[in-house]
Amino acid sequence: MVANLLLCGMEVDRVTSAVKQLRSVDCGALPPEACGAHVEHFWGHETAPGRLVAIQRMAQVAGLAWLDDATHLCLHPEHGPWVSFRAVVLVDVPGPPGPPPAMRCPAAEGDLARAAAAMSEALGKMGSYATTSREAADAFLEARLSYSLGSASVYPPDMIEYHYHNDLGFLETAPSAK
Ligand code: B12
Repeated sequence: MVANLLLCGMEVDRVTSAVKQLRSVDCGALPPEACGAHVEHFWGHETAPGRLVAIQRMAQVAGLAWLDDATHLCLHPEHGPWVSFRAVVLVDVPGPPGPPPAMRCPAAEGDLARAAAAMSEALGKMGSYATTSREAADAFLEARLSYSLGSASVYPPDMIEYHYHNDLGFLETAPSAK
């Protein structure tokens, strides 16, 4: 059996060093019997056969965020849809007993209905991903913005430009670029 850790919004360097720590003999983050266990990690952006993980479904099973099937976005109780999932770390030890924690939808009915309508409009505007127009990208953004849940965590404008309009200028502000 395997216990998993879901890493949310962490920088790549921090994920790598957390994995290193888990792999070390003196791994303070795990119970002693887990030290030396096989540890493997999968990045959220990996899509090659055998490497893709359904990270949103893992987030729901782990009790971290609820998956809204209408918008294909996970909703965090505090940050709403404004969360991203960096990596999953698998540690080959017995998991906790019993079923996974039940995750309840943290958003209000009105939020869900508004976001579902906005998403259906966005899907109507979507061509193939490679040819997605600015208009279609803005429609996807509108769907995410439709939730009032997590409105204080909306990404800053440069990060929105990066995620939705592929403006790579945002990367120059990242700590590793300095
Ligand atoms: C491939 C992919 C896409 C494809 C989806 C095409 C498809 N048919 O699956 C495309 C390129 C269109 C896409 C777009 C976006 N994505 Co995307 N994507 C992924 C990725 C890498 C894999 C999804 C997957 O295949 N899962 C495996 C299958 C088996 O899981 P599933 O539960 O059955 O299906 C889920 C997804 O496939 C998705 N999905 C399925 N069909 C479709 C169709 C469309 C049109 C869309 C948009 C999504 C979608 O939703 C399902 C859950 O409800 C994940 C990361 C990951 N490893 O999970 C990110 C991920 C789902 N994406 C994410 C985001 C944010 C986006 C975007 C908003 C763009 C962006 N750059 O910010 C857009 C628009 C989505 C939206 N709802 O607004 C986030 C979601 C965060 C959250 N809060 O839930 C993830 C988790 C990445 C991350 N690191 O955090 N994405």
